[in-house]
Amino acid sequence: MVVALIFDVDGTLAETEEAHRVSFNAAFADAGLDWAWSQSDYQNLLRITGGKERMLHYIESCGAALPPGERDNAIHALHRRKTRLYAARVAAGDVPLRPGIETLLRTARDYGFKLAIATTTSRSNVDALLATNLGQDAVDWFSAIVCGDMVARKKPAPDVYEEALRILRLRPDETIAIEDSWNGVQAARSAGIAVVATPSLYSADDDVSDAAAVVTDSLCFHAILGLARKLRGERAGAGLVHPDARNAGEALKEAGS
Ligand code: XBP
Ligand code: MG
Repeated sequence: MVVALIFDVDGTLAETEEAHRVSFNAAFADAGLDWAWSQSDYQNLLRITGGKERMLHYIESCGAALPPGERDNAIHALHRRKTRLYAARVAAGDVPLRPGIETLLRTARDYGFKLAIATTTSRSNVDALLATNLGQDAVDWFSAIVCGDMVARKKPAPDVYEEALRILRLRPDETIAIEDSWNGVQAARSAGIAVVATPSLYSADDDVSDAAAVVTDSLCFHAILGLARKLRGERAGAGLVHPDARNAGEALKEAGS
């Protein structure tokens, strides 16, 4: 029986990646570096999850000028600066939630589902996104918030999902993950959790075929709730009318059986 929804953040709750990209570039410029990530550069770089890991990959693959002995410190300093710049953008209201997400979160709570977060990004970024878009108390809506730096391995490893399950004291089949990318879908599946994929701007070309269902429009967020209720053994609500919802419901039932 499904009792909790576990959400990814970047690309799923909000289209955050453009704000991350611009903040990386601003941090590079502030540090006097001539690195500049275009949107197409960034699409490729997103294969590496985690901002620090992404910068290290860039340095190693592009021969960017940083003496090996200074890399760790430089990467940490750049990431701290980037995180401050990103949080300021979020706090200024530049990063709204994706359409349908607020309704999904509020309605899921009304129906008694637990909510959780399993994300690669830093906790301060999650707090800024929730507080700015949903109010200061929204962080308390989530029974578990697991971030990349709290676990050994970032997505596509299952660590953030396994840690969320541990905190929630739930089995994988008692939860559904909502993810936007290949890395995220793999992470949840490796933890044994059925996934609803909702591709984002930067992950539109990702292979999410390991997801039980793919929803592509905001109406379908209501569907996620309807099918979660179905899986909980309740009669489907009136909200479960979208054709994709029925397909998603069947797919998730199969994934859970
Ligand atoms: C998102 C990420 C993150 C953000 C930046 O992955 O990979 O790295 O781009 O986050 P997912 P930080 O949505 O699969 O969790 O710079 O804070 O690491
Ligand atoms: Mg994501």
